[in-house]
Amino acid sequence: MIVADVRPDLMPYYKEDCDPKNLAPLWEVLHSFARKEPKSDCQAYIWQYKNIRDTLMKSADLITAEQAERRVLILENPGMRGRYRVTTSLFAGLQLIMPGEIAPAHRHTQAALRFIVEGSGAYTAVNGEKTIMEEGDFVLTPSWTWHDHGNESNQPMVWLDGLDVPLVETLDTTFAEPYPDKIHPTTRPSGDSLARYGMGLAPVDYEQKSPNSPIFNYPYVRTREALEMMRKTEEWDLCHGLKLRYINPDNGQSAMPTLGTFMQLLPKNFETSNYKSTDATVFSVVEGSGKSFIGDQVFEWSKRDHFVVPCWAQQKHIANEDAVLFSFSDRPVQQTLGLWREDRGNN
Ligand code: GTQ
Repeated sequence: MIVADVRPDLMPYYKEDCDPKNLAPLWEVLHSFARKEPKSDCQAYIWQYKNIRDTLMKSADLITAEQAERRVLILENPGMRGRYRVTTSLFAGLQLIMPGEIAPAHRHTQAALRFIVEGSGAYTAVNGEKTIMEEGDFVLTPSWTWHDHGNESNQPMVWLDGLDVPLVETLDTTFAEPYPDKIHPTTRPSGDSLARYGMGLAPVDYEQKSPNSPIFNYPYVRTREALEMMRKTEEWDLCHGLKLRYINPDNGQSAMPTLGTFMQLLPKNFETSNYKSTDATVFSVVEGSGKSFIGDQVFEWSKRDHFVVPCWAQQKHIANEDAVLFSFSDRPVQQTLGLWREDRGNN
């Protein structure tokens, strides 16, 4: 319904002439979509692991992974409750899989990332390759790939799921399909994709067929080693400390076209300069502790906590001890469309 604002005297024209014909006057609403700066329902928030772990573990007493299909507690942004999203364009959740459980095979057009938060030894299988996951690993499930998860270890495993669900919904391109069996057959050994594509090598006649990285698991040991090696000589970026982005070795772009993923090291007592960017970002604390000033709020974080920084919110991070932060956002989408912006202050 039209709310007269600019020209209340035109209300009869809006109501009687325009409205019945599904027409609406732009001049009443132009200010709402031609804004000086972005405005978002997304709010800054932190899920401290110590406050939510029990609730997550309790879900395993109430429903099996198979019954649930995916036993996930959604990280719902408090500014967008009931909309199953952590930012306007992205979904995040914590998935729990207990020893002996299987989350059955399916595929969907939404792309997913897994970032391993707790546990060791469970697997994800994507299109015929299994990867055994360890804390800090970043694992890809590209759009429309068959995937199932299983836990053959003797401990629970928890990972962060990041999906482009709201983005795909906006584009009306959601498709999904269950696999006829619980598990999709394995056709290649674990580590196959890393060996073929993750060593600065590729099979000689390899041709890039998809916008997704051919590497399936980016192991934390390697990422951590890269940061530690850089630390010896690299200058600290004033806004980011040492920050790496995960790339698709085929083209240097993000590992998946809709999900940008990053890993950064902040040394003890490092205080980043004020920074903002248009891509609302979800952080997962891998090591260490610290605090973040986001807008006018302060969040204390430590290992396994998750927090979200909204679009264009002023952010500053301080590490109490050496800290490693994983993060993800829709940055590659914004960059492809020429929309991404950042503000580094004077840095
Ligand atoms: O593991 O396939 O958090 O399909 C949400 C939807 C995880 C998954 C989620 C999914 C999955």
